[in-house]
Amino acid sequence: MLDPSRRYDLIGDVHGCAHTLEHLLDTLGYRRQGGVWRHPQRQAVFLGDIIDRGPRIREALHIVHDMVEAGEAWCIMGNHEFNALGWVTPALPGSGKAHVREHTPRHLRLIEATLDQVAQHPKDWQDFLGWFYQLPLFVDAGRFRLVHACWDSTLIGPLRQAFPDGRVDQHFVQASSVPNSFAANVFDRLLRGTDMRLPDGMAITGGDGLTRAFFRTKFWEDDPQTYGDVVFQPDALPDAVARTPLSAREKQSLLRYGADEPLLFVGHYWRSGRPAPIRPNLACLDYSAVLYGKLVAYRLDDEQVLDPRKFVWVDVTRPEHRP
Ligand SMILES: [Mn+2]
Repeated sequence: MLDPSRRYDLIGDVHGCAHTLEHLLDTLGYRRQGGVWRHPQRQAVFLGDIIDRGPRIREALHIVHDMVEAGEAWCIMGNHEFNALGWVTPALPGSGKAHVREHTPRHLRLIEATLDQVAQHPKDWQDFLGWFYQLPLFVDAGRFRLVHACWDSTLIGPLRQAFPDGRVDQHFVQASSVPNSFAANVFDRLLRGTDMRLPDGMAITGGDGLTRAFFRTKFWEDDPQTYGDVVFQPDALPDAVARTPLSAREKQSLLRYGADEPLLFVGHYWRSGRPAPIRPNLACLDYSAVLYGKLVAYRLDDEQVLDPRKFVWVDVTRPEHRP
């Protein structure tokens, strides 16, 4: 797996922004040689979510896949790659579903751009789906760790007993069709993060137009007191909710990734503003490239503490036009 003594450029959610990705790789000193982006000294590491939403999904997949196959990059699984696997995988008999990821209008809306763009290239899409099984759910390189959304050692411990390199198989994806199974909990927690139900049956409609009864929470806060202390998403909570105290039970259910644990990199959270560490050992590299934000990288050398000067990004000032 990853060599902790090497130097890596960690890259957040691409979501089909292939031109922006090329711009970022170029900025980082990578050059396309023999059809593959390469750097003379460094390797790229993608934090998942290469597909969905953006205008050049197939191109983005080719860039990342070809780099990984050539030994120039690594890539872990994002919730969108898992969704794609679930979309094509029959659910376990008796689960009451036809597919692991049910073909609802809401789910279709999220995967639609990908299905449209690969429609004329079914062989490519089959190959990419096969490749998604090669993407680990987590990487523990000792000095640093990678996961798409949330490092939960209570799940990663048993998961690595079954899948030491973090790569799961079709049985495990199928097993996740049963709610609250170990497999379902692993995918939910590692690829989607922690969340909390809004009080009193409340729901909020996010910037992406989807309505949710849950909000995404931090998994590292040491002593949070209110909902506002733990919210971690672009859509603000209503003031009254933000001021609501957390119950003892809610506090106990929160995860705490310790300040003394190895460096941890995640994507997933649609951050905005100037890229910076969340804490000295924790960085999120998803700055909503596909929503006119930034495609962000962190240049990791041998530091023990994250350096705010080592974030590199490309601003997306206008949408990539569909080809
Ligand atoms: Mn994402």
